Amino acid sequence: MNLLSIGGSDPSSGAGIQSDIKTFDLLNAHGLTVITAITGQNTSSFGMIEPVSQKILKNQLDSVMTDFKIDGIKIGMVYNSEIIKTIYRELKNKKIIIVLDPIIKSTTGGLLIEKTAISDFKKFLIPLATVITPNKFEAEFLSKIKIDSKKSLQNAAQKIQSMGTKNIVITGLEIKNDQISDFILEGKNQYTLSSKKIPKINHGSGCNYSSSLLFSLANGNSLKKAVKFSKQFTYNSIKNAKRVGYGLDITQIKGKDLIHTELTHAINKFIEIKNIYKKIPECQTNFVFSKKIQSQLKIF
Ligand code: PXL
Repeated sequence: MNLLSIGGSDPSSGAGIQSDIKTFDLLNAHGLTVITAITGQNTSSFGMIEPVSQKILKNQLDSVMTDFKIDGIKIGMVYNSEIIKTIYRELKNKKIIIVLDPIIKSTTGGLLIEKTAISDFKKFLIPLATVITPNKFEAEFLSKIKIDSKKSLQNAAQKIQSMGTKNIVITGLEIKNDQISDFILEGKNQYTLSSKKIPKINHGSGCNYSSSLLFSLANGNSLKKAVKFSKQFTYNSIKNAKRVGYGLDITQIKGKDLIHTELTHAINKFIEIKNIYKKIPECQTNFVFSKKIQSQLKIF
């Protein structure tokens, strides 16, 4: 499977395209990247941003589009209007799953999109998205609605939907004690998925969420299943977050947690099969994870 991340470079490798390559790699997908801007930042502070030229942006896009069958695209940091329009022109006629992660601010405070580009972001990129994944702050920013009640949450999601995309996932809501909830508006259906909150400020979890969501959707899973998968994936990445620099912890992705994620996913799928409990004997049942064989021994 080939997955493409279009976004900014983060030299700390906590977020942006560096983080996405790590996620794709761990999930056994080949990660392609198109860089929109180079940021200077670390775990303590944000430096500067230099967007790439239209020429090299288009050349990067053409290079990957003409040589690979791409199974899904994540769009992260886009920074300015020219970048937004170039991406739009390149993708508007393609039938590919697109996860749009609206990147407005970095955890360390840098503004990652020009104010003058917001209207083009809404006009050109939101209609391309299969699903958009704002956190609470980004949903408020895009919808211009303060989220402080169930009703305002629904209104904000519907307002973003009216900009031209069917599926909205508003992440990181603190509705219940010790839980982190995502509100999903999928066409006309709406539901909330919650999991245990890890109270840890980190760098990277937003990118881990949207890139693992893309992976699951590109594998043909429903949005609900994909959200469950990325919630588990992101939970693990925050749980393992490490202080590698002098500032914020950077999320970490570990192979053994992936096994746990996949097993949990398999069990969830299994228990959804109608009347499956009738097939389970009194002595219960086991789920076994089997690793893919990476290489075959050659016998001479
Ligand atoms: O986490 C969002 C994000 C995405 N992309 C880049 C970033 C950040 C946050 O800092 O720097 C390039």
